[in-house]
Amino acid sequence: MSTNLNLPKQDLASLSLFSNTPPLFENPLHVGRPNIGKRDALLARLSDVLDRRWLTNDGPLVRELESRCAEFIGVKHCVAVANATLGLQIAARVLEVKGKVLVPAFTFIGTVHALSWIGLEPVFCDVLAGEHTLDPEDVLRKIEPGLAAILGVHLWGRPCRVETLQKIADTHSLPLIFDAAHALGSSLNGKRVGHFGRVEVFSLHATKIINGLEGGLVTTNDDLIAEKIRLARNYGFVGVDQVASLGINAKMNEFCAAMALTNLEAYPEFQAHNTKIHDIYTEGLSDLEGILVVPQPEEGLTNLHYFVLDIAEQSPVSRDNLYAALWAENVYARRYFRPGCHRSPPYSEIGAVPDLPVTDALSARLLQLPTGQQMTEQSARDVVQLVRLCHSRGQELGARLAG
Ligand code: T4K
Repeated sequence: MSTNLNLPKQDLASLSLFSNTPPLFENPLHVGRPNIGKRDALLARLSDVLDRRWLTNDGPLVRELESRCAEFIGVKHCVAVANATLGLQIAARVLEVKGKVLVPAFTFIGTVHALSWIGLEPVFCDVLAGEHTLDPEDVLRKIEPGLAAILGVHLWGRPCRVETLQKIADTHSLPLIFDAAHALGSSLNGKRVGHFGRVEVFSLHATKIINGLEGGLVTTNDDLIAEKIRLARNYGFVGVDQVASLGINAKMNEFCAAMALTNLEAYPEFQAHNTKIHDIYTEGLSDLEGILVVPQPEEGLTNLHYFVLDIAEQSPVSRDNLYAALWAENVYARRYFRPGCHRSPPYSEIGAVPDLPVTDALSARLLQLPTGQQMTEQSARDVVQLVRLCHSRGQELGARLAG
């Protein structure tokens, strides 16, 4: 692909990093800029909530969201919660997980904090170099007495090696839980994420493909577990003034459910739009030396909410220099998730930091570009040209930044 002559930035000197020229994008482009469905539908739902004066505690919109998400995923039970962090904690509690949990170090810190906050001890595993999800061989190496569960993360919406992990979990009688925060709409061998393991937990945070402002969904095909999750979400109440078990407040409110329902209805448009943006990025960036467009999984489909570049040492432009140049142009690319959780406090301060070469390499190399509704096809093309400019002058860019 040749350089776009329409791009106002044609050389390094015109980059905002090195001059007073305004950034290429007046409005910043974010990784995680919220998608918003039909405004009229949302406002009508919010107005109904006000008329009903039923604001939270298992309201009608929460119930509707649960049944529509269960249908969308094709799973028996879906319980809405206030956020995925609480969803993960409830999942661990109802499965009676106590002690050590195998977890990938390459994930959002919230995955691990959720466990530690309720007294569980993360045991960090490495991830697969090409897939970025839990490495089953490292899981096997780290099985030890006192281990209580395995938690996989469908990072970037890419399904984990579910079958292999399930076999390991069964062999060692361990519950398998999935953090599916990124994966609503993703599928594996034609089956939507949400069925796998004992329990899966999705995030409906503002930055996710379908958002409920804040929110989460806990899914399972097990009737008893679903019932326990429902109880735990609302202090263990089984009736008026009647408590049956330990619980917490993890309820979703009606405004969040209104937002999530409105966005769920727009999922096909969100995904189609992400596909267009991915295609533009992929076509424009696939031929760059040392830069790999992380491909879609072989046996599955993601919701395409994350677009990930893997920038190797051979690339003329380093990941961090490209990041700096993009930020100066208001392209707020991200370096998720660095450092690996094992190198972040408080975990790095407890004992020896484990040797996790793939996690360390990925956290030094990956870069996510903005996707979602905020992106026009033209803005995606301009981001491509900007990356290409930085790549073609990578050494000079590095020298200028160093000097
Ligand atoms: N497991 C995994 C694997 C996760 O990734 C997450 C959350 C969880 C568990 C926990 O789920 P929840 O308990 O939150 O349901 C963001 C999100 O805050 C976090 O929820 C998310 N993962 C993570 C991947 O991304 P940060 O620290 O990057 O957030 P922040 O504030 O930098 O926002 C990202 C970008 O989005 C910014 O550039 C600004 C933009 N933005 C953000 C918000 C909230 C907007 O434009 N509008 C907004 O309203 O963590």
